[in-house]
This record gives sequence, structure tokens and C-alpha cells, in this order.
Amino acid sequence: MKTRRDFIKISALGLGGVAAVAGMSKMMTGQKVVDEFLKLSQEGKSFLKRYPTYCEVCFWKCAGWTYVDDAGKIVKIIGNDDDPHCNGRLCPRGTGGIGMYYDEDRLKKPLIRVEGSEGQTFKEASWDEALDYVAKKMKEIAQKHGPESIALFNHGSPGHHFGHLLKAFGSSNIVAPSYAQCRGPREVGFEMTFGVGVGAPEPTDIRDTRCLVLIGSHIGENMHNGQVQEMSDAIDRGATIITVDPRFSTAASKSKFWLPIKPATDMALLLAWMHVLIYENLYDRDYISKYADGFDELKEHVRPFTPEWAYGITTLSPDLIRQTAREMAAASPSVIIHPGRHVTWYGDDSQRSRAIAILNALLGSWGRRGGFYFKRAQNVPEYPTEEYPKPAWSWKDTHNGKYPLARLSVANLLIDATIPSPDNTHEIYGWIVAGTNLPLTMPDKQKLKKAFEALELLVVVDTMPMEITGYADVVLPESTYLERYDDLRNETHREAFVALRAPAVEPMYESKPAWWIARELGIKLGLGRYFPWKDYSEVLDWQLKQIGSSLEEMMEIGVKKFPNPAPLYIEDGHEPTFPTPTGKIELYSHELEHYGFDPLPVYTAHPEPPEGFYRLIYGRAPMHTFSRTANNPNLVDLMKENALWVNPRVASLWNLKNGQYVKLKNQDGVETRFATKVRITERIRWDSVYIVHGFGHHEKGLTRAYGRGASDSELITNVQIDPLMGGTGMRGNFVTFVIDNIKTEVES
Ligand SMILES: Nc1nc2c(c(=O)[nH]1)N[C@H]1C(S)=C(S)[C@@H](COP(=O)(O)OP(=O)(O)OC[C@H]3O[C@@H](n4cnc5c(=O)[nH]c(N)nc54)[C@H](O)[C@@H]3O)O[C@H]1N2
Ligand SMILES: Nc1nc2c(c(=O)[nH]1)N[C@H]1C(S)=C(S)[C@@H](COP(=O)(O)OP(=O)(O)OC[C@H]3O[C@@H](n4cnc5c(=O)[nH]c(N)nc54)[C@H](O)[C@@H]3O)O[C@H]1N2
Ligand code: SF4
Ligand SMILES: [Mo]
Repeated sequence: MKTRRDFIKISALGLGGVAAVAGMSKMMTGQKVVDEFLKLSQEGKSFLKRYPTYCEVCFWKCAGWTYVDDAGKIVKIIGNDDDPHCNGRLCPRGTGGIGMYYDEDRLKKPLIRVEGSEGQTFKEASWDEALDYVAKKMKEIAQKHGPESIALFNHGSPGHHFGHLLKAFGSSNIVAPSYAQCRGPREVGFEMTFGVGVGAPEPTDIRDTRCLVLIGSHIGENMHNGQVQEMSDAIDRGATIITVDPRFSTAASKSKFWLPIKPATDMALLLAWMHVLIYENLYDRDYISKYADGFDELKEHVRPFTPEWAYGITTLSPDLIRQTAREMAAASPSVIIHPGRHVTWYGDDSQRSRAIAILNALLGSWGRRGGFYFKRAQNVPEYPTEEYPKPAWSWKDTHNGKYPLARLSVANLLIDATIPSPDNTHEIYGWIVAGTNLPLTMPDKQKLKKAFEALELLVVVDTMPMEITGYADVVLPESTYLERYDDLRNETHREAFVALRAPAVEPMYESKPAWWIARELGIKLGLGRYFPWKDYSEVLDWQLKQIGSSLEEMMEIGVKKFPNPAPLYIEDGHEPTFPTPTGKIELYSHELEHYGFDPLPVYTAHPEPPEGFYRLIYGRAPMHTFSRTANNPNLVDLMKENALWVNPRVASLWNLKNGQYVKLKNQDGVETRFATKVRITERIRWDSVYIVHGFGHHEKGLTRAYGRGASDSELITNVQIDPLMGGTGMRGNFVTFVIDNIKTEVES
């Protein structure tokens, strides 16, 4: 029989590598194997060495150890026991991170686009040649249009190194798709309510919660490690899980209540829950009267939003809505309405996130044990260099006064600023792209194509030949995270700590770490004074010494905790401050009102699929991260392509068979390039189909991923922009099936 623990595929350490190398009993846990090795090693009989790292397979950044044998071969990555992000256990992707290093499809040398006999092609170049080319072009563009007209698109660790370079060059147009394509709206929703955003990792106190409400958040498939572990423990402790999802997700299967909501109607449910909490007097009255502003207005506002009203919109029974609201109230304040992470769904996402924030306020969960804790962090000073020049304009100026609540730059708007248009007040002419695969990440491919065509320079720093590298003028191969130093990880958590990433092996091929590439390019641009060190280890050692550690110490321990007496919860004596205009939790938002937005969240009906079409929804698989792992040899073994979830009613209407390959066509007539396998299941509503994001690669350099599965990104041509912060709502697209003449074998 399956136990509840099974659902968490975060292994207590997979065994593969080390056990095989050692020829040891597979009965041992990974940790035991490693301990055994260490013992042998200390006795001089074995050969494994370990190096501290933190994982780059996703952005949870679990700290771990890379084990290398005496032939210099990486044999295993395991979690660091002292790391609160992972508690010594990596997820399947983290364990499989080794495949990023060994992938023979990796980028091996710098490449420059040239005109060949059959059109444009890449030629291999030396680092000197490639960086000279980039520096020359950057200078030319800066001379013509100003340094601000070069933008950096980044995600993950390389970003900080190139961000430093770009700021030294004179541009602050630095953008990551993790804002306007991911969590931006929830940051705005929470900031407008509590005065601060959620941030990452989320300070959700799942460890101690009595009730966790997941609205679309599919933890368990969304494999953010610490959260998954805490949720698993919470389930074992008997905490109630309530999952709102049109799909019977893994989380739903572990829940006391599954609310199979009609997609795009969550706002109605949230308003009805507020109604029940207020009109049944279930909210935290002391907390609200002490800390909140605007309760009377909220009470009046939600008066009409009864569960019966919401039933007509969400298809959820009024009883279920009441029952779940009462369950939350019974657990209050140890209850979490999870803010979610990828929340760019329908264009009114900041307001939906605000409704979630308001519900948390009504339940008194912000700043409470089992709700949201107050974060701790260790401040790490930046290595001192000359002050950056002040740019003449920044990403904010490209918005022309729109999206006033965007706190970080908005990738889609910098793309707009790259496409020639008389509406543009500020223009972008060059991009450096480091660690983001824009063609699979950004919705609206037409826009992206236009931007690619207009660019005077596109430099891509990546580890793999991805779709984005195909559009580059210059491709710069970065070493994988196992081969390089990077910045210290000093994220927030219940404790303050830092983690080190150090190289376990020399970089393969001619790849180089981002810090090296940025520094060399900086020197060629005449910005050497911003890089007054030879090796990044000097920067790290200096930083660590400022906080009472050293590189030497961190090489031994990997993760260091620092005492931080700040209380985690209100009940521990922390009097919270809310940096909002009223200094209180704003149930009624004066700031939103000031900008002309709804001060209280309002339900808006979103378009419905036309006849014969189904809403396209998407999510994660536990063994893959976006598009970045689809070629990873270890992870391909676990899942090689995505499948299309189809309800049996729909399957029978279309005469679809399980395992049959189909293509998808959207409301604008756009068809997926490749076919995907039908999976007929009751676990999805009949009005929607579901697919895992990150497949359907069309870059042939990805020999394992090319042509495998369908890409949701290709179908997202209708984008609903969030008027508050510019986020791209991506779930308003509808698809139908293309059944005839489907080729399943992709030509090589
Ligand atoms: N259709 C659709 N679009 C989405 C999403 C979705 O679910 N569906 N999700 C959205 C969300 S939540 C997010 S956060 C974004 C994520 O979007 P991205 O961050 O763009 O994610 P990936 O597609 O994994 O692209 C990562 C790129 O970084 C490269 N890379 C990996 N490691 C390294 C490294 O160490 N150094 C360098 N230089 N490069 C490296 C990979 O090879 C790959 O090209 O996408 C958003 N877009
Ligand atoms: N394994 C793995 N884990 C990851 C990642 C990864 O690539 N791989 N990426 C990480 C990142 S950057 C992010 S942002 C997170 C994203 O993960 P989450 O924030 O947890 O999830 P979302 O992508 O917003 O939503 C996916 C879920 O929403 C449901 N859904 C679709 N439409 C609706 C709707 O209208 N209402 C409701 N209530 N539900 C709906 C889908 O059925 C699906 O279960 O995952 C993180 N964790
Ligand atoms: S959750 Fe998994 S993939 Fe993400 S950082 Fe941790 S081990 Fe790596
Ligand atoms: Mo994300």
C-alpha cells in the first residue's frame, strides 16, 4: 500500500551513482553510502572528495555536496543536512543535476553568427574574438543610442554578474521573467495589503500549520523542496489541506477537500469565503481591530457575495464553500491561504492575489505561527567597487505611466521597447540574455520575433543550445553550476544563513563561469575598475570575512547559520509594522484607489472557450524544471515527453484514444509544431485540458528533447496584461484537437 510519504518523491537520497561506483549494497541510504566513503577516505582507503554547492536546477537553490572521485569524475550530488531549504534531501531534479554537467549536447565553444554559403550560420570563435565582437558592438550601440539601450534578460545565478557589468556600463534595464511571467502580481497584491510582498522563498509556516489552502498552487508537482517536505509533514501531523484546482493534482489527492473550480473564477470563491468568515463572525476580530483598516468597507463590499452567488460562477456547491471557510476559521491563526507562485493567469492577478492577502488578514495568519512567519536573513555586503554611473533613463520610463505598481522591470514591456514603434519613448537595441530561454518562456511569439528582428545585438550566455541561442549573434558557453563559483546564497528563512557554491571540477570544454565572462567583457569595455580581483574566490573570501567566516571555513561546512534574535511571530513579542499609507493592514487599499484601481477586489467574468474548444492550462512535473531539463540525460529517463490530460467526456466526443498523438490548435489558428500523447483521465474537468510546460523543443541541438511533446508556449497568443503591474496573464487561451495526419516520428 502506498503511504502518504510516497507522494513526496524528494528521496532520502537516490542511490545510483555512489552505490554503483562503490559496488556497495543498494540497501544503504545515500547518506550511509557517503558516510561509509568518508570513513574509508579518512582511513586513506577511498577517494571521494566533496565540494559545497547549491543547486541551479531550479530557483529553490538547495545547498548540497558534490562528490568527486579521484579520477575527477562527479559521482553524486547530495543535500546538505544543515540547509533549511532542503534538510539534507534533494528533489529528483537536484539529484539529476549531474546530468547538466555530463550532457554531451552542451555548448562547448563561443559562437559568432556569420553569413555562410547557405545563409546565416555560426562559426566557432575564441573567447577573445567573441568578447571583442560583443564589446565593439556594445560600444557602437551606446554611442548611437546611449548605454541604457542595452538590456539584460536574466534568470538564476549568472544574472548578478552580468547585472554588475551592465550597471557599470550605464544601464539599469535588467529584467527577469520571474516577475511579470511569474510571481509579480502576488508581490503587488500582498504589498497593497500588508505593505510588503511575499518574496522567495515564501515565509509560509507550513511546518506548523493546521490548515493549508492551495489555490492552483500544485505543491508536490511544483517541487519546491522545503515546502514539499513541510507539506508532507503537515499531512502526517493531520493538518487539513484544501486544494482549489480544476485538475485533481497530486496535492488534491492528499487533501481533505478538493474544490474542482471552474477555471478563471477563483475571485468569486475568494469573495464568498470572505463573506462567510465575516457574516458568520468567524474572522479574527482582535487581530482585525488591532491591525487592520477598512473592515467596514470590506464587510459592505462582500455582503452580496454569498456562497449561493459564487456557486453560479464557480460550480462549487455553497455547502462546500461554507464548510471549507469554517475549517479555515477553526485552524486560525495557524492557517495559510498560500499566495501561489506562478500567478500570471487571467490578467486580474494582482487583485486575485490581494483577495488572498485579505483572506489571510481576516484569519489573522500574517505574522503567526502556522501562518506566515517574519523572515530572518544574513546581510552580506557587496564587494566594494567604484559607484555606478547614473543612467539617463530606466525601464520605468518605457511604461509611459502605465503599470504604476510594477516594482521590478517587466520583461514584456522591454520587448515592446525593442520593437520599433512611434509609441516608444525609449528604445532598446541590444540584449544580453543569461539563463532564460525566452522563446519558451515568453508568451506571444510574434512580438518576440519582431524584437529579435529589430535587435542590433543579441548575446546569449547559456549552458545548452536552447531555442534562444538560435537567435543569437554571439553565443557564450557558461560552465554548469558544478564547475564554478557563484555569489553566496543568503536568502530569507526562519534562520539567517549563507551557502557557498564552489567548483567541484574544472569547466568542461571551453566553457567559463559567468563571473569570468562578465569580468573579461568588462575589461574589454574599459570597465576593469569594477572588477578589481582576479578570481571570484577573492570576492567570496572578502564577503565571508565581513560576516565572521571565510572561504576556507565554508569549503568545509557549505552552509553557515548566524544567530538572529528577531522574533518570528507576533506571539513571540514581535509588534508588527505595516508599511502601508495607513500603517495598518489595508483591507481597503488607499493606494490602489489613488491610482484609479479597485480599492477592494472585484470579480470580473473572463471569456469562455468557444464551442469545440477547451481552456489550456499548464503546470509542472516533479522531475523537470521548465524547459531547462528536457534534455538532461538523467531526467529524460524519468519523463521524456509531456502528455495532454483530457476528460473522458471530451475524449469520447472526439473519439480520442489513450496514447494517441494529437496536435493542438488555438483560438487564433496557431498549431503546435509537434504532437503530444493523449492521457484520458477523470482528473481534469471537461472544460479544460492540461499539459506540463517545458516540452516541444524545436532546437535540434537538443538531441534528446527535440520534437518531444507539445509546447504550451506556442499556444499562448492571447495575453491579458495586468493593469497594475504589467504581468502577462497566460491562461485565456483555448485549444482544439488536430487529429488527422499526425506524424509521431520527428525528422532528425
Ligand atoms: N508557457 C509558459 N510560460 C512560462 C511558464 C509556464 O508555466 N508556461 N512559467 C513561467 C515561470 S513561473 C517562470 S519562473 C519562467 C522561467 O523561465 P526561464 O527562466 O526562461 O526558464 P527555462 O525555460 O528553464 O530557461 C532557462 C535557461 O537557462 C539556461 N541555463 C540553465 N542553467 C544555466 C546556467 O547555469 N547558466 C546559464 N547561463 N544558463 C543556464 C537553460 O539552458 C535555459 O536556456 O517561465 C515563465 N513562462
Ligand atoms: N518540478 C518543478 N517544480 C517547480 C518548477 C518547475 O519548473 N518544476 N518551477 C517553479 C516555479 S518558478 C514556479 S513559479 C512554481 C509554479 O507552480 P505553482 O505556483 O504551484 O502553480 P501554477 O503554475 O500557478 O499553477 C499550476 C496549477 O494551477 C491549476 N490551475 C489552472 N488554472 C486554474 C484556475 O483557474 N484556478 C485554479 N484554482 N487553479 C488553476 C493547474 O491545474 C495546476 O495544477 O513552481 C516551482 N516549482
Ligand atoms: S528543489 Fe530540487 S531542483 Fe530545486 S534547487 Fe532544490 S534540489 Fe534543486
Ligand atoms: Mo516561476
